[in-house]
Amino acid sequence: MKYTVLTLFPEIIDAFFTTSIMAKAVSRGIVEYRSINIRDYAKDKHKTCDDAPYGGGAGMLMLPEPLSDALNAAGAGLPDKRVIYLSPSGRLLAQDLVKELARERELILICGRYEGIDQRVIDLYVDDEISVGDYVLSSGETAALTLIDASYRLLDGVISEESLEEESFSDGLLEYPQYTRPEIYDSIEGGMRVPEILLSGHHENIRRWRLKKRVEKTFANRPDLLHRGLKNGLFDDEIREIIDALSGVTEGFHE
Ligand code: 9D3
Repeated sequence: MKYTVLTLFPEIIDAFFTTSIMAKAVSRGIVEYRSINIRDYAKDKHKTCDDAPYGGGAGMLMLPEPLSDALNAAGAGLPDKRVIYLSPSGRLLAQDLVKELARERELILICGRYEGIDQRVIDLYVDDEISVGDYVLSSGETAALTLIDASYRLLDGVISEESLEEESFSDGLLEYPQYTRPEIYDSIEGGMRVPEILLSGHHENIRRWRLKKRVEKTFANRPDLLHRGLKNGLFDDEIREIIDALSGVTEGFHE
């Protein structure tokens, strides 16, 4: 997979590609990376890349010409290159879309600054507008890094088959709580113990305890996942019984 990133701040993106697991994926040839500084395509001696919006309104927009010249330099429009604009008005990034993107040959990512980009550049070049969540970022760079991070780890050879396999078993519940040594963590008066059941060696009890914790956690943090799982018949009798016991105290959960 090749990632070509168009940005006014390539240092932000470069840092990710030269660090840790990603640096290894690049050196093994699994990932290729090119950053393009949009400012290199500015037309005037001040290297201007923004101007006020027609029709009025707060803030500035990125000028279309430096951006389209940068897109042309990236080969936007050639086959096997998918152009993505990271935008708060895009469709939401979720794992299904990440999987689809990870199957592409090259992603050309546009990171917006200011209030965004000229609609004509979107109309002419952009295949997908993607948002990473319902909150406001200051610019598109961290969103691009989120998309890159989520997708490159699915490429063959980046992380162990084992870890990916575990992920594919993901069954609509959040994770159970995890503990490592020491058995008594001395951070407070009296210490904090690891739950006794995990030291018992009783595998069936541990399995049931973990499942119950997962359902409780999902109920508290992501009730939408429980509703979806129930609707789609994802849960077996054991899970449904735990949910029933919990939602017995929460009127209206099963509606
Ligand atoms: C005044 C209206 N704002 C739109 C909600 C303007 C605006 C806010 C934030 C314009 C640009 C930005 C910068 N954000 C991104 O570039 C961005 C983003 C985000 O803010 N949230 C979630 N996903 C993304 S992807 C790119």
